[in-house]
Amino acid sequence: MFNINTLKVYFIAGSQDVPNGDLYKVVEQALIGGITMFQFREKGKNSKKGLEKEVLAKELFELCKKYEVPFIVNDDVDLAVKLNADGIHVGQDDRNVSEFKNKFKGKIIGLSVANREEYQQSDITEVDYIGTGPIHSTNSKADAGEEGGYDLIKNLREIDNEIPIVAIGGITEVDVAPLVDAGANGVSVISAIARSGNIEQTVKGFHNQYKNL
Ligand code: TZP
Ligand code: MG
Repeated sequence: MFNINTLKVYFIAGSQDVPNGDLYKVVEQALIGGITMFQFREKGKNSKKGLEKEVLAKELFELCKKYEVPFIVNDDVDLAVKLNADGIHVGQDDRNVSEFKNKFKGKIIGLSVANREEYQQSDITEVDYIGTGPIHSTNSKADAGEEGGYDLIKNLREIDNEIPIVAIGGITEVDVAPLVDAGANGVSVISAIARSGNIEQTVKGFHNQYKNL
């Protein structure tokens, strides 16, 4: 199920990230543009909860299936299992990877790893990819921490030559080439896509960056 190319233009969003709250439309445009993976990250201020969140997740999962794009759930193991989603992405402070890997056989597992310390304390044996950031400052996550620039990727790539790495945090098209140069396999993006005036074109713009490498 997991393929390294799915990290190339990895769109992450929840209702809280889109200007008018209409996440369905935004994800549809992003899928038409060619995103390679989608993560449902319904979280924080203005996010949906409970049944409303579940209904939206189901709709988005069905939409992603139509485009054959993997649908990943952020944090919420119960929701991911209930929907039989394609995967889950967890942070360092979330439930242990080993806790749900049994429940979730054959699915995609992503883990946030910001730096070498976090890498060292993580069990990455069951992890398909790590998400590393923030590269730049971001308005999409309140507790994202200090921006680390491209060196964040370089530092992790130096100690692990194999693990697929997707960069995150304030990323726009211009970051693709230097991030790949630093050792990233792809980029994950919230606002540059969710708040774009032309989502389809923006996604294509990200893809074009890979063509010139
Ligand atoms: N984790 C680190 S930075 C970030 C997350 C979820 C937010 C990225 O959003 P944006 O809008 O692409 O900066
Ligand atoms: Mg988390």
